[in-house]
Amino acid sequence: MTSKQEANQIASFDAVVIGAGFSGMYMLYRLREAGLSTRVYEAADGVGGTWYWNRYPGARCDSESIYYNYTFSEELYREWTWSSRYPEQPEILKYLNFVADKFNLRTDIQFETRVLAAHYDEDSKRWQISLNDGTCVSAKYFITGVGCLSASNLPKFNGLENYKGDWYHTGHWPHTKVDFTGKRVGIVGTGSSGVQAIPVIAAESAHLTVFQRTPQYSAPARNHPYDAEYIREAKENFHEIKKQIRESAGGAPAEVPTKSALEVTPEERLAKFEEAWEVGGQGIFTSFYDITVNPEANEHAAEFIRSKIRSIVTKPDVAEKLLPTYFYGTKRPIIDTDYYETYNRDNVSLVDVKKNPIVEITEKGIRTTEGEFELDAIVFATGFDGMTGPLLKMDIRGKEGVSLKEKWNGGENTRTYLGVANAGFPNFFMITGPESPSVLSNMPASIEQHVEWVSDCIEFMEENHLETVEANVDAEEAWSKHCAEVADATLFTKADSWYTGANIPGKTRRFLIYLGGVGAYRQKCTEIAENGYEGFTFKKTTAPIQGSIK
Ligand code: NA7
Repeated sequence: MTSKQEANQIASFDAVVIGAGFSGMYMLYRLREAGLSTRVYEAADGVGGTWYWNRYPGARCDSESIYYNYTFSEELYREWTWSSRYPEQPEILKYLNFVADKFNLRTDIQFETRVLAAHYDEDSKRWQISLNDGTCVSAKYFITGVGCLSASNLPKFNGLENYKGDWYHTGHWPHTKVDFTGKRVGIVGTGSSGVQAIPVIAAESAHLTVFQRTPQYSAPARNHPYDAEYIREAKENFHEIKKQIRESAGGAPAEVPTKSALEVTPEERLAKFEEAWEVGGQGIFTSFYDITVNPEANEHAAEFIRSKIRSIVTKPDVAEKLLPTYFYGTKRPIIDTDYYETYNRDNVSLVDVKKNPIVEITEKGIRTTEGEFELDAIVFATGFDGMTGPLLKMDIRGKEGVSLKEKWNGGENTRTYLGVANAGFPNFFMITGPESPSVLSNMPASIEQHVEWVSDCIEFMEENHLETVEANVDAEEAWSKHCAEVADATLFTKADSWYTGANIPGKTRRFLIYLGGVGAYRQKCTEIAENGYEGFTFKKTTAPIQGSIK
């Protein structure tokens, strides 16, 4: 510990957790239950994480709500009632506030406080955590619940500082209503955020210009209110739903595809795609087992969606610009409400910025190589520095003062053990870190698994009077290799997406999501714990204890 840290240290805790979203809130709940003094630091002035920040028009979840919640408490599951299949952001935020109230979580959360640095002190075997108010606290355990998509990406557009209109980023939307009535609005980006916002802003504004770099595959969400009977059944089936969530591949109950898209007749294939399109949601993605692994199977799904775009969009030149060509599903598959239909409105125009790139932001709007577009407001729906971005925003340093940034060597060498731990960083746990199933699963399901595994490990340590736990280098290497092998067998690694880091200029391209499935991953983590935390080394104050039992 430096003398400055010592002078500014105001408190010490058993555990410090960063973030008061789904991860941090449940982590706090579990650690408190285990009797540990815990403090959560949260930059926002309220709970919610992703759902606190992403308040843009049309923001909603793309997992079905009855599965997109905690399942650790049956009482909580029964008390909360979702209004519709894919609820909007305000309802999800209300749910998270409901959870915070129910479990009285706020008393241990310090809001409007950002963690700037966390350094492991080898003498005291504690983490020294520096906050943006200049103070420092210490903790035995340091846990990040910072989410995978919390570091927003605002590309460096020349001239943004000269722009006289208002501009917004979807990931940091104002808390008061932004009124686009009568305005000429431009939106840059057509990922999930852009696709959700475009129909809503188009309906409100005088004119909306969409600046599209990559056309996207999107399927209708077919959102609808839930009826009382459906909700009653879900609540009655709580235990079965919970079991299915935990054992499933994607973290939500779903039919497991057993057929290849190539083994059925063209008519059967089309019928399956049509059925998924009519039901709405992510069904096309899971209609056949080889959509994400076989280019030919993938092309069938891709061409089906292209045919839908051609049939929905009435202006052929606009439809043509909207046709995606990358492997379907290798960027986040999007679900929408009237996205393609919006391009039939007279007040919407589409600009292809791959063909005619944005040159600069001017005082009046956006200039592409095609010309200047005058705009009263610009919305940047340009996404996030995903997976590693939120972690690397802080100065996290493990043994010998080595930072996470140095360890991961600018992304060349990003490796973790199970996406939860890092060799060289004792008593540091990441909730849904790189190389866990995270964003390719129903997030609350993955979060609950991680939080429970971490709190079990901490309880094990406390019961056995262990001082430190650290992932072994060889276990970490083996896990990272396994992750890469699973990913390389799919088409996911081929896309320029935030999954691969390709959306951030200069970021090393790596696919940092474990694709083995939520159920299989859970089983692996459970086995590791049952085998005495295989791949981890624990230390008492004196001699090390090898956790590894083969
Ligand atoms: P995404 O999915 O990363 O989408 C960002 C969009 O912004 C995408 O269309 C990008 O085009 C576009 N973009 C990014 N930089 C630029 C520049 N410099 N010029 C033009 N266009 C650009 O972020 P979202 O917020 O929509 O969604 C993130 C996740 O949140 C989503 O997947 C869900 O899991 C929830 P590109 O495709 O890179 O050509």
